[in-house]
Amino acid sequence: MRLDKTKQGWWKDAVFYQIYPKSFQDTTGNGTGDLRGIISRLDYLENLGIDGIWLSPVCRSPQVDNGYDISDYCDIDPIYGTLADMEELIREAKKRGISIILDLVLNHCSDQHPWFLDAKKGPESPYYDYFIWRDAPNDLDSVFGGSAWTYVPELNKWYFHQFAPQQPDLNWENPRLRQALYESIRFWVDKGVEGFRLDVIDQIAKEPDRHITINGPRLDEYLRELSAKVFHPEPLVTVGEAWGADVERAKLHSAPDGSRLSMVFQFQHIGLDQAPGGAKWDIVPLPLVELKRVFAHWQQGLRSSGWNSLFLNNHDLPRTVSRWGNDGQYRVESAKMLATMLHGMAGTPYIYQGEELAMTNIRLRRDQYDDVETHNLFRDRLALGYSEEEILRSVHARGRDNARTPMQWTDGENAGFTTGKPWLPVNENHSFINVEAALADPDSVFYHYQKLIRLRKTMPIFREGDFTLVDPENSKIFAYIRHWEGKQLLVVCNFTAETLAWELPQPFQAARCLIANYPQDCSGLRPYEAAMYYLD
Ligand code: TEU
Repeated sequence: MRLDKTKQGWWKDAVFYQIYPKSFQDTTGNGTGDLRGIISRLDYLENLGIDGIWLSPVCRSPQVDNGYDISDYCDIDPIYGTLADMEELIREAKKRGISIILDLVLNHCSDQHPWFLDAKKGPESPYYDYFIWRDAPNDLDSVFGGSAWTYVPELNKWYFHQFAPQQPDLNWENPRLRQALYESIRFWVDKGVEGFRLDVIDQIAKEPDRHITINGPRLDEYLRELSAKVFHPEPLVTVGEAWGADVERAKLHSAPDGSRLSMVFQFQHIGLDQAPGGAKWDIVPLPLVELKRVFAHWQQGLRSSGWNSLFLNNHDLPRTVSRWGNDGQYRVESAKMLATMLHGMAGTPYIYQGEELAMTNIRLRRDQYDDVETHNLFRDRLALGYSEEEILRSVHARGRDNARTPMQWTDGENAGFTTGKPWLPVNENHSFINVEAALADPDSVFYHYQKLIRLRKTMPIFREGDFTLVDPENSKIFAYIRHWEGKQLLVVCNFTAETLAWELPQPFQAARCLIANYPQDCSGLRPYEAAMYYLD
């Protein structure tokens, strides 16, 4: 079912698919995915049923942070192809009802961007004030470890960077900088791009002297300006990455009048298996009761105003099937369970490449990792006295390269991803986890996602229904009910590898089962069993 994308708010009925282009499909044999590779797989995505692709950055970049360090906002990086390839991708995708959503990295650029190279000449450069310079650093740390300030000896000044030193922060207080960014966004709108994902958008209004990195005082003003000058009145979809968003902020950012963004990615559910006060590397078991509480809070909180994005995976997160499911014996069941849990909710779902195959985490040796964050972690934690094994354990569980291994298309060499040497090792389990096998098996995780996507499109209760937890204190079962115009939808998910006693609550005994990951049998819940029941 194709959506009418000329209507504001079309994205409320959409399902998006994130592509990490470096790892999707190589066509040149250089070991790196490219745009022509994506074009060659559009039929696969159309078959899955998605409405848009969020494409991680493909602009020109030295690739220190895999494209999140942009050196030209209006050109394609040669490793991915050309501007003409991008135009063809937009066109070919559109033919299949698929929009291209670009990843905008507006908080920082690359230290190789001509703006920064010129700024380094000193205060007389017209680009000097595009960046944040100080005579001395303060104690702020960067997200990737180490100080958030780097010294430039020629100027005897320090510049601010919330991420790697090769990613200098842009100074949003400068209206000329903002204007320059808006022009590059228009460039892509004019090319037919139908939306944007805005990288770390809640960090653009930083005020480092006051130790403010997230949710700075001028954030809302900048979002309104962005929307007024570039996004609105086009019916674009815009989703802001906002690690610091609570429900109140998310309502503000995703104002229904279109004056800000369509929605944000919030991360409250993502941090729940992190030790309180620790870093993401310090892991505790997932408290299911908390997970339910957080989802319910967001479902109910954005019901009357604002809009949810629904995701469990992205290119920065470990694979959820390995994290909250079971990537051994119950890989297929638990992947379907997690998908069912998420896709029954109100909001716009995002599927991350390979999630529809239940691709898993990978365990690499230290020297096989690529991610700048992982390398910094080894540097910093070894210095603090951690053993290499301890660090590796954290990286195996949480490292970003878990999500970035090449897409598994076949059981053949390099999983059909490349004929060359892949930039990151291919997971050996491609021998049985791959697209070819998934398409040949009617019970595969792929078809489960395809069905979930179809259900959302045909039944308004998914978009409109309210949300009530069933048995909120149950620490093994995640169940909830959606109500809408006298109709009811029950979603029930067993988060454990045990068989649990459970009975369909009244009045659902008479309900129709819409989707399930086991053959129907209403007594108890089998390991990772999940189902949706509908009563009209
Ligand atoms: O990520 C923002 C961010 O702060 C985290 O996702 C962070 O990278 C991770 O949790 C560290 O553990 C965005 C992009 O999604 C990410 O790929 C980029 O590296 C980062 O911004 C910088 O652009």
